[in-house]
Amino acid sequence: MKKVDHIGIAIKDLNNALPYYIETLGLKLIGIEEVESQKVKVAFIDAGNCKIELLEPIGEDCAIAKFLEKRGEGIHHIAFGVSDIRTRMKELKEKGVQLLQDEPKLGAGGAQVAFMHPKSSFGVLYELCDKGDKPNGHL
Ligand code: CMX
Repeated sequence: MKKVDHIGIAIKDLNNALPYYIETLGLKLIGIEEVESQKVKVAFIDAGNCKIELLEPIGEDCAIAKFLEKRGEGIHHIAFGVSDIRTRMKELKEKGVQLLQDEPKLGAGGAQVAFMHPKSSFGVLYELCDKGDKPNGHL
């Protein structure tokens, strides 16, 4: 793993939460996009050495909607920046980590992403995030 790239936070309504991050906390909005593959609308916020990803569900049949229903708003996942995601996935699998998919998926900003099941990561949903030749930005 290279470093923590971002921390994902599940929220019900982006428009409601953004003023808190931008105006109250004084952080900078990097950009907003919809990620079809994950059925989420995300806002990336620059938090210095790490980003914050606010995740609002699109529809009811998706991971974030289910999380909000079960646990309410709050920290959803931690994403490690990696290079060569397929090799990282293979190594983790060999070490007994349960990955949630066999192949990387397309995530925000065109990154390749994969998730580890929280049950095999001591209760934390970890993401691997490979931005290829765009290491300095999501959007
Ligand atoms: N962090 C920690 N634990 C979590 C969790 C999370 N984010 N989400 C679910 N869990 C826990 C559940 O509470 C449950 O625990 P208990 O059995 O003790 O109640 C356990 O994991 C398994 O839950 P489940 O009901 O079997 O599975 P879910 O249907 O809730 O799915 C998960 C959980 C992680 C497999 C699913 O959310 C998933 O596939 N996530 C990967 C994709 C994703 O999260 N996409 C959204 C982010 C997109 C982005 O960043 O762009």
